[in-house]
Amino acid sequence: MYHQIGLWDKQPSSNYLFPKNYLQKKVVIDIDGQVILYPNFFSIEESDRFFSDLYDCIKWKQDTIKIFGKKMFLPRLTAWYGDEGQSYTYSGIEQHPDPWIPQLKSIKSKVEDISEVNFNSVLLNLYRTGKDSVSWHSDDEPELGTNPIIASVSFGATRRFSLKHKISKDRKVHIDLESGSLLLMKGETQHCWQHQIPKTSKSVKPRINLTFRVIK
Ligand SMILES: O=C(O)CCC(=O)C(=O)O
Ligand SMILES: [Mn+2]
Repeated sequence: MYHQIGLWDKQPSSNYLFPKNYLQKKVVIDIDGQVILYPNFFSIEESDRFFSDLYDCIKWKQDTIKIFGKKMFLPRLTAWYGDEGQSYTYSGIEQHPDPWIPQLKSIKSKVEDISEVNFNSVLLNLYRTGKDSVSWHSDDEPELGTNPIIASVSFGATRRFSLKHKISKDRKVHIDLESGSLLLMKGETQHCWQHQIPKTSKSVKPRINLTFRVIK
């Protein structure tokens, strides 16, 4: 069992020692969707282990997209795992998933416990340096249905994740996603908001992100 605190609950000061298994929870967005952050969902030890296992074992590939007829490399490596028979079009690329590996099953199971959803696929991104990124988009592919729940897990370097409202353009939220964090995006989030991982000129180590999804 986890102990949870909400954003509006009285938070212990930063030098407070959290008991082991104390799950922090922050509501980041609760208008036009819900975005909830669990900054320490996986322990530092688990996160380090998952990072190196996934870095070594995942079949990373360098996909290309066509922009104005020109073939361009995606600025990150990607991989797609999931239940047999699922297929999904992402950035104009038809994805056929590889079968689950034990590490992914174990991450998925922990994420499913808290989100109370059974995910059937995961898209993985490897950001090799600060030059790797994902540009503004919503996870609104038709295969995800309306108001999908997306569970996003990060391991490795901390990178900034930004959200901007599609209509009220000055409404922006920035979150530094640390290793071991879980970010849940629910409700109308994909309909009303876009998100990105911008490039950074800082020298950063690699980062792996997993977005668990339900393909209908
Ligand atoms: O790396 C991240 O935190 C976000 C990745 C993402 O938005 C995606 O793969 O759709
Ligand atoms: Mn996304």
